Formats: sequence, structure tokens, C-alpha cells
Amino acid sequence: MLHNYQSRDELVAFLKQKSIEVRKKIIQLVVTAGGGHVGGGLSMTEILLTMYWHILDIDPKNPKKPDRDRLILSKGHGGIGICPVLADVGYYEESLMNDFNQYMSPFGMHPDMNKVPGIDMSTGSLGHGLSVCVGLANGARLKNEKWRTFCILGDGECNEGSVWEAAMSAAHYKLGNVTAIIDRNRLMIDGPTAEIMSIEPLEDKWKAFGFDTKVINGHDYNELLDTFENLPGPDSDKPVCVICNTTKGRGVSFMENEVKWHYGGLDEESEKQAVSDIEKLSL
Ligand SMILES: Cc1ncc(C[n+]2csc(CCOP(=O)(O)OP(=O)(O)O)c2C)c(N)n1
Repeated sequence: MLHNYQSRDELVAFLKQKSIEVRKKIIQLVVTAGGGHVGGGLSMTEILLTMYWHILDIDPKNPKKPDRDRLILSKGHGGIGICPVLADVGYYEESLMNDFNQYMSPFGMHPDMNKVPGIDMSTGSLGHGLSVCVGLANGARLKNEKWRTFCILGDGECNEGSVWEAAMSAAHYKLGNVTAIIDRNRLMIDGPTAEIMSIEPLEDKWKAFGFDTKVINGHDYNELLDTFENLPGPDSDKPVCVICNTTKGRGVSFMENEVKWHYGGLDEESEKQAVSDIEKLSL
């Protein structure tokens, strides 16, 4: 927990303010980069802020602390969503992102664990994050260490067979130190998940694969905090899956629930509109 707060209300107010600031930063990065995966960046803002400010046992001044909790962003195209959050909690200065996705910048569109402090795994090719979590979690168990592993996956990403192999093995090895978090925004790169490759009943699937599974509103800080503050703990024998219902493009009127805003660029007028929408966002 990186923020000192007196009450839940104070914490939620703090996080809501961060939601606005981080979303505005995402828009700025889209402009800097000339385009970006903005829809799926904006859908996970509250999940990421909850994890990095409040849930993860981390030290941004010591990013490789051996007993830190690990978070793998398996939907690596969400780099534009996670990098501002890592700056916000203090892994690096925000100004380092001034050349985001430009030639020689440490910040590519998909985050690189060797260049971006706080990134626990380089991702971008979908379907691999959960397998790495399982390996890390198994390693922690073998060494009797108590740190936890978290993996954020896209719902479209759940089309990948490797996600389910990893899920099976997490349950088989009784890895209660693994938590899968699904950004359930119902859209992928080229259409709605229900049309491209139906993954329903998603909750039942994760349950059948041996995960303690919960469905929550991924933009509601109270639901996020209630869920992640009350995880069973690294010694439990069942992995956890939290399906977070979210809105792709959340906070920007012309992006919300629009497939075409999976990836896009912004001209001056649309940038202004996006910022003005975000400033009015009520969570
Ligand atoms: C193995 C692999 N196949 C295809 C892609 C191309 N791709 C990038 S994003 C994306 C859609 C992902 O959808 P989802 O997981 O729902 O992400 P979100 O909507 O949250 O951005 C695809 C297919 C990829 N990155 N990796």
C-alpha cells in the first residue's frame, strides 16, 4: 500500500482523482505516439490504480525487490494504459514518457521489462502472461516465499488456448498465490468478443478450471477494493479469477464501446473533446 489514508472514503476519492489524471495522460501519450491502443488502456484504469496504489506489495524505488508481488499485463498492447500508472506511483518521472513510442524511447507500444521499471514481464503476444504467473507462483511456493502473482488478461485474449492450459496448471498445482484479472470489456481488435469467438459462460469456465471466481464492476473502486483486499492469501490452495466488467474507451464519449477505438490516433479537435469528457467523468 503506497498511499496513507484515514478512511475508505478518502482512499476512493484519492483514486477517483487519479483516474482522471491517468486518463488524461493516456490521451496525451496517444498524441505523442501518433496513435495507440487507447480503448483497452482506458478500460483498465481503475483496476491498475487499485492494484498499484493499494493492493500490491511493491516498492517503486526498488523495482526488483525480490519479495515483491508481481503483476503481469498479459494484454501487453495495454502499455499505454499501464505506463502512466507506473509513473504515477513513482517508478519513474512522467517526463521520461515524452518520447513515448518514438525511435530509441524505452517506451514502446508494448512494455519491455528490461527498459521500463515496474514491468515484470515483456508482453504483446497474447496468451502468455498467465503461464509465466504460474511458473513464478510455483517458484515462490518451492522457496516458501509469500509474494503473490497477478495477471491482467483481455477477454478477447481468452480465445488463446494457452490461457486455459495455464489455468489448468494453476489449479492442478493448487496455486492460491495466482490471481487472474479479466478486463471484460466485451470488445477485441476486430469486433465484439461474442461475435469473434464466444467465450461465454466465462464465469462458469473459470470456475470449471478450478478458480475461485468473482464478477465485479471494474470501474467501481469500492467493489475493486472489497475484492482485492479480501483475497484468500498466498497459502490458499485455489487460484482466484476476478472478472471485471468494464467499458472499452471508458471516459471518452466517442470511444466508449466503439470497436474502432481499439487503436487510434487523435487530431487536435478530438484530443480536446477527449480531455473535456474525461474531466467530466463521474465514477
Ligand atoms: C498472439 C496474438 N495474436 C494476435 C494479436 C493481435 N491483437 C492485438 S490486441 C488484440 C485483441 C485483444 O482483445 P482483448 O484481449 O479483449 O483486449 P482489449 O479489448 O482489452 O484491448 C489482438 C487480436 C496479438 N497481439 N497476439
